[in-house]
Formats: sequence, structure tokens, C-alpha cells
Amino acid sequence: LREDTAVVIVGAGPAGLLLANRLIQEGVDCVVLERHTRAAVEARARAGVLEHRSAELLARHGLADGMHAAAAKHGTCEFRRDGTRFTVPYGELAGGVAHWVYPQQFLVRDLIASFLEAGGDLRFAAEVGELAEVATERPSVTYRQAGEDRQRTLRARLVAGCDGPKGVCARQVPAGARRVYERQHEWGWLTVLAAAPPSTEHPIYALHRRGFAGHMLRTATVSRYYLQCVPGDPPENWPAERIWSELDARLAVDEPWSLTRGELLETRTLEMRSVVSVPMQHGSLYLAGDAAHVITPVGAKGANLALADADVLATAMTRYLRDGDRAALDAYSDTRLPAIWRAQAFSRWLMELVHAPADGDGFAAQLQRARMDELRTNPSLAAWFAGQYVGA
Ligand code: FAS
Repeated sequence: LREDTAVVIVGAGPAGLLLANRLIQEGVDCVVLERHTRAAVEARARAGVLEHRSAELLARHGLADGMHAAAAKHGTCEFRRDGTRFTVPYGELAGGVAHWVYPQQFLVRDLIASFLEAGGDLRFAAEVGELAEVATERPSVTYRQAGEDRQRTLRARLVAGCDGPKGVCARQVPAGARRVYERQHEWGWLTVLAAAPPSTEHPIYALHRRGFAGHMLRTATVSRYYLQCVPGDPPENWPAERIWSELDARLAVDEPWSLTRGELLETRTLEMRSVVSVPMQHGSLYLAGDAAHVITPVGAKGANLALADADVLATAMTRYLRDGDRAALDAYSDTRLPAIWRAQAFSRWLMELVHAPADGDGFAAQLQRARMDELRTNPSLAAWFAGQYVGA
């Protein structure tokens, strides 16, 4: 196995894999280290929709064949409250674009295949332990290959930390060299994946006095649902019957409509927290995706931000390593942070719109109703929402 490369990429999620594909297309040498097996990584269900700009980015680099072949396009979402409902044709309002409903694990599968077909060096079951000399031009990454006792070390010019929200790379940045902005939102979420065909043609955001309920789309036979719960409420408190009866109650409308049930495939409670690490770089180490920032699933931004980070970083690394021009690399954080903060702001706005006030505050509940009426009746607010939501 080679022990020297231009770029070591830690993590084979959307960020690491897009970066790897972009670099190999540009002729820049890189090695990807992923702690899990290929099967595990390709089975991990997470995000479900790609924004318009993510779909364009993948198509621009010849990485969208799987998505074009299998993804459904969606441009309408529905809001429900007190038995009433209204839809927002966000795709049309944003200029005729759409979300692509394409589960993240399908995208990861495609990106792995294209990188390997291009001759890429992707080492699975290779867990990175530590990074060294990231403040120099010759950082090194130490990792353990499953089944081996000894550690291996890879030397590089640059290191990309694409290792997700709990990875090792961000921790290599000295405390004094970065500021971590964090917000623990006041709501909890139970996220449910079920073998149930969708009971709607478009995503539903339901505001209910007992809490938010969401019906998201994944495939023709699997759907994802969300239920607002008390932060830290364990999944054990949510047996199947309680999940389905709460979804029935919170999604109910005053007209013929019913929710199709199915076998529960996964239930987990999600921490609703946001994190942004500033800057997203230190010396020769560059953080991308959830390694640099975490956003709640409200608004479906996480995987899309990861792809956008990787695209900007790929261009900057190529310009430096191939053309000797550091400007874009030095400006990486400044380039990405405005869009990351706008996504955080939009996700918080949508959370406040659809979640029942955690403290039962009646005044806040009235403000929420007013905001939802404004979205229903004010075309310029609907147009703003559309652009933010679809990522036009
Ligand atoms: P990822 O976490 O995807 O990938 C990081 C990779 O690094 C992993 O494969 C990991 O194994 C590897 N790694 C970590 N430490 C390592 C080490 N020491 N050595 C080697 N490899 C290491 N986003 C949305 O947009 N919409 C959603 O609906 C949505 N739902 C979600 C549901 C759940 C349950 C979770 C957990 C997340 C959800 N997200 C959603 C967010 C999610 O999609 C992330 O934004 C996305 O995976 C970020 O991609 P990456 O930054 O590549 O990180």
C-alpha cells in the first residue's frame, strides 16, 4: 500500500466521496480512509433529498447517472394545522427547479463506484487514529487497517477531514485556533423509517398542539416520518402503536385522508443541535461536511452542505497542488461560511414555524399561527421560502 499521496481524505460519506471523485477527475492524487466496510457505508440510511444545486453539481461532474435514473423530482410541500392544509409549489416559485428524492446511501454507492472505476485508492475498514504535523506542509495520518495489529502512516501535502460530526479531524485543531458555535435546540425528534408506501405525493409538515409531525418521502415502498418529542426521549418510549397513533392524530385533516402503516425499520431519537466550527481549516487540514458543521434535518440541508463544501474544496486544492495558487485554499472557510450560516438560519426559521413551543407558551403558539398564515397568503414570503428550501 502506498504511504505517500497528495491528499488524504478521512471519511467516505458524501463530503469525502465527492471530494475524492473531483480530485481524481482533476488528476490530483488522493487516498480515502474509511473506518467502516463498504457494505456498512452503502447501507446507512440518512438524508433523502438533494437540492437543485446539488443535482446540478453532480451532473456537472458526470456523477448524476444513478440519480437521474432512479430519483423522483419534487417541487411541492404541504403544511397542515388544525385539520386544514395548504401546499406551497416551491419548485415553480423558485423558477421551475425541484428537489431530487434520492436516499443518501444510493448516492454514496454511486460515488464509491465511480471513484473505484477511475482507479481511486479507497481503503475500507481503515480507522484513522490521529493526525500529526497538520500545521506543516507535510502532515501525516495514522490509521489501523482491520485485521492488522500495526498502525500504518500516510504522508500527504493536504488532509481533508470529512469524518462526520464525531470524527477525529476537527479535534486536531487547537482550541485556541477555532471557535465552535453550538446551539442545542429546545425540541427533540423521533425519526422513523418504515416499510410503508407514502400516504402523500409530497412532504408534509404538520403543526399540532402536541407537537410537529413530518411525513417525508424516500422510495415507493419506504417512508420517513418525524415526530417532535421531548429532547432525549428514548426510542423505547415510542412503541409502534404510539408512533402510528401520534402520526395519525398530528397529521389529521378535516377531509378523507388516511396514513398507510408498515413495518418499522428504524426508530431513533435525534439530538436537535446545530454546530459551526470557525474557521473550517487549520494549517494543511481542511474540514468539510458534518466534520465542520452540523445542522438539524429540518429543511434537509446536511448532506447538501457537505457536497457543496467538497466541491469548493476540490477546486481550491486542485488550484494549489496543480497550479501552485493558494488563494482559493486560503479563502476556503470564508467562501463556505456565509452559505452555511444561511442554511442554519433557514433551518431554525422552519423549526420555529412547525414545532409546538417546547414550554407550551400560548403567545409563541399564536405567533406561529400568524407566521403560517403569512406563508399561506404572502407570495413574496412563499417565494423566499421556495428558494431557501429547494436550494435554487
Ligand atoms: P458522514 O457522517 O456522512 O460521513 C463521515 C464518514 O467518516 C463516515 O462514513 C464515517 O464512518 C467516517 N469516519 C468517521 N470517523 C472516522 C475515522 N476515525 N477514520 C475513518 N473514517 C471515519 N441530512 C439531510 O440533509 N437530510 C436528512 O433527512 C438527514 N437525516 C439524517 C438522519 C440521521 C439519523 C443522521 C445521523 C443524519 C441525517 N442527516 C440528514 C445528516 C447527514 O445526511 C449528514 O449531513 C451527511 O451524512 C454529512 O455527510 P459527511 O459530512 O460526508 O459525513
